[in-house]
Amino acid sequence: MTAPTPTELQDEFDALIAADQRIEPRDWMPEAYRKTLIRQISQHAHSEIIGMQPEGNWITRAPSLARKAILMAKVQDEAGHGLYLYSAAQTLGITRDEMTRQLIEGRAKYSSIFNYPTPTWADMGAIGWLVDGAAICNQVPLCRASYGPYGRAMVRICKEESFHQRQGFEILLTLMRGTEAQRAMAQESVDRWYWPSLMMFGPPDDQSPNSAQSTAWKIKRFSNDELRQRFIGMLVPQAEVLGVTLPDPELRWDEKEERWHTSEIDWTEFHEVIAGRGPMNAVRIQNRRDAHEQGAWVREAAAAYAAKKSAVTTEAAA
Ligand code: FAQ
Repeated sequence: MTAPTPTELQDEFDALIAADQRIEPRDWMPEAYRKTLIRQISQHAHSEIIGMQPEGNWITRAPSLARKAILMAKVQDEAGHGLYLYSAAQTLGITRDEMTRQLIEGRAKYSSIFNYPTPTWADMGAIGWLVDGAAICNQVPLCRASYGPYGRAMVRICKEESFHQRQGFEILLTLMRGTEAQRAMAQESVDRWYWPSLMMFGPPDDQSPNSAQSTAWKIKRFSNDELRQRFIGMLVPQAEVLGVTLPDPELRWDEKEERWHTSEIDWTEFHEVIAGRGPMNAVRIQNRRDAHEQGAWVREAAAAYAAKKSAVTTEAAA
C-alpha cells in the first residue's frame, strides 16, 4: 500500500471537518490548524491559571466559613480547568514546560479580564456573574470544537462554569438584599467589571484576524460580536432581578436591527491590557513566576518519585 499523498491527506481532513467529525491527535492535520489550536488552547489554559489570582486574593478574607469554602472550591476548579487544557494542548506536540516558559517570560497571552484588581468582596460576585457568565457564552460552543481533546475538555469545564456563575449571582443578590452600603458596593463592582467582561469576547469581527480561518475549521462556531450580543441578552433580565444597573446609558434593544445597541467599547483600553499594560499585568506575571520558582522542589521530588517507581516496576517485570 502506498502512503497517502499530501493532497489526499488534506482532502481527508477537509472531509472530516465538512462532516462535523472530530479530528483526533493521531490524525493528520494541517500545520496551521495545529498552531492555531496550540495558540488558543494554551492561551485559554493560561487564563484559567492566572485567573486564580483575582479571587485567590479574597480566600483569607471571605465573610464567612461557607463563603470561604465555596471560594476555595471555585479557585481549585480553575486550576483543574487549566490542567485539562494544558493536557489537551500537549496532544498537539507542545510540552507543558514550554507553555509555562512562554507564560512566565511574558511571551504568551491570557485573557485581558484577569488584569483588573479585586478591591472589594462584591468583586467575587461580579467575577462569578459577569466573568464566568461571559466564559460560558464563549465556551459552550467550544464543546463542539472540531479538535476532540479540546471539545471534550470544554464539556466538563462548562458544567463547572455554570455553577461558578450562579454562585457569583447569589453573592450579588445577597448584597443587593442587604444594607445601603452593601448595595452600593455591589453596584460599584458591576460598574468596574461590566466593560472588561464585554472585552473578553475579543475585538470586533472586522478587526479579528483569526476568526475567518478558525470558523472555517469549526474551532469557532460563532463570531466575537455574535457571542458578545448573546451575553448582553443574557445579562439584561438578570440585572433586573438583581436590581443592578448595567453602566451603559445607550444600552437598548434595537427592534429594526434586531441587536443590542450599546455605547462604543473602549478598544484602546483592551489593546493596552493585552499589550501587557493593564492595571495588574506585572503583578499577575510576577506572582506566577514566583510560584513557579517556589514550586521547583515539588516538581523535582515528583520526577524523582516517578523515576524510582518506574525503576521498581521495570525490575519486577524483568
Ligand atoms: N484577552 O482574532 P481574534 C476563563 C487576542 S475565561 C486577551 O479575535 P481569536 C474562565 C487573540 O488571542 C477566559 N487576548 O482571536 C475563568 C489574538 O491574539 P493572537 C479565557 C485576546 O483567538 C473565569 C488577538 O487578540 N477564555 O478563563 C482577547 O479568534 C473566572 C486577535 O483576536 C478563552 O480563552 C482577550 N479577551 O478569538 C477563569 C476562550 N481577545 O493570539 C478564572 C477560548 C482576543 O493572534 C476565573 N478562546 N485576544 O496573538 C477563544 O474563544 C478565542 O481565542 C477568543 C479570541 C474569542 C478569546
